[in-house]
Amino acid sequence: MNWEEIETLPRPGLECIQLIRLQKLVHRVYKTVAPYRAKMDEAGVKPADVQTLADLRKLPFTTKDDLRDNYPFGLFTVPMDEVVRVHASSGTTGKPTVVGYTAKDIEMWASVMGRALAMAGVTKGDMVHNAYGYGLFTGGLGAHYGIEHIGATVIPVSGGNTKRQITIMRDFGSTVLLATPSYALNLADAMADVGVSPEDLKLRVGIHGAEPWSENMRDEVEHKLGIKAVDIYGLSEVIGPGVAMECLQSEHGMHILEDHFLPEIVDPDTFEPLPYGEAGELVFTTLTKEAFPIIRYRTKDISRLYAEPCACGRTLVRMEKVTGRTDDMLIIRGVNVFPSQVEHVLMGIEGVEPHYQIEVNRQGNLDTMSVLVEVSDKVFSDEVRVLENLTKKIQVEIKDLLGVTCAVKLVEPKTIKRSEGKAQRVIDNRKL
Ligand code: DLL
Repeated sequence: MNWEEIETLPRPGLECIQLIRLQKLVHRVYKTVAPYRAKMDEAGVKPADVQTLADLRKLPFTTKDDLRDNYPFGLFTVPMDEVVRVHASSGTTGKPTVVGYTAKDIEMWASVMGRALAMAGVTKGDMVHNAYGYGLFTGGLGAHYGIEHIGATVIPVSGGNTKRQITIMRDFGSTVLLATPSYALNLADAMADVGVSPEDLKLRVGIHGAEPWSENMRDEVEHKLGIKAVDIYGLSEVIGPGVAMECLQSEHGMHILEDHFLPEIVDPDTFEPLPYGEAGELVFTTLTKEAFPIIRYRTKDISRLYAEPCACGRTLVRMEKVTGRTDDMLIIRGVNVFPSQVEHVLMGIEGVEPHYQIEVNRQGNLDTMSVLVEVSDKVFSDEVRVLENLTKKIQVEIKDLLGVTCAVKLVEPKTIKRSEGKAQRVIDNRKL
């Protein structure tokens, strides 16, 4: 079957492929990986118990702790001489998560990444500026192989050296930009500094992911770069970029490459599976990976799944833009706060730039939250009263939406450190 046939299969056909792959995977993992076998034995479940897709829920979850406990290669299912590449992602605490790929895994990744790019209309003939970081991070190399797979030209520029990137985009005629959304904005601002305007570039589409970004931030990126900006999702544990991708027609999230990655949404407190449409923690099982398959991996990302048909004709379910993580949720004086909510407020206010940082401190027993936010040159040079009014407005809107009182500090453009990869939005100084 070609990509198009797979992506438009009626659901029963797709589910049949998923079940056959799942059963094969569970048998293989049970046989080859002692920690998986131990967990399944403890839960009283054997591979033969997986008779339907619904039986997936009988299998134990895998968490980041399982990966750490078996650091670095303990969950690999093949001998190391079959592993042709490793990647790693650094967590906020502790050891990095290490993942491995066989040659066939790399081929499969290139193919799913190629399919993801195709959803954004990227084809042979495109000049793709790949500003995701190359290295242990999966972004750079993962995207790279997908770009080559579909026969487009890759510019493997990686992150950093921002001004030179703009010259390259202009001189090489880049038509597609791959970068984290925060780095895309960083590039857009630097363009203004070096006197290059969107009209000087041939950019048509931007493919942005690896960190949460709001709809308002999408508007900023589209406006400042003069492109259509789409969302791409992925995580190292599952493969890297290319797990899900927004097509150009979707108004409802990203298509999951479901013939390879089986999604579930579970209640973050009870871990019971939730139906389509309900928000919860996203869980993935890889169906075809060889070196490092993963069963029911709890991503900690919050999303929901939609099964409604898409205008593009694909029958693959879609996941809503990731709005936050169960673990980046800040609890400020008992109130749950997601950085994405603060971003939503900020981006809706005129004069505010899409660069901000949230700082949380503890004074005595009390949590305090401050939001540092850049304002445009024009606003910054305004009278004190204008700045005071703007500060007040941000405070009131955050209070209205989140129920939290916070300090707001307006700062000059370019005060907040720019990201060359994933932006650091939160500085939590509390020792919790
Ligand atoms: O960030 C893979 C990737 C690279 C995806 C390039 C897209 C583009 P990790 O470093 O393992 O892998 O981080 C995975 O990043 O669990 C999410 O919390 C977050 N994330 C990734 N894509 C998105 C997105 C790569 N589109 C973690 N929106 C995930 C929101 C995202 N968060």
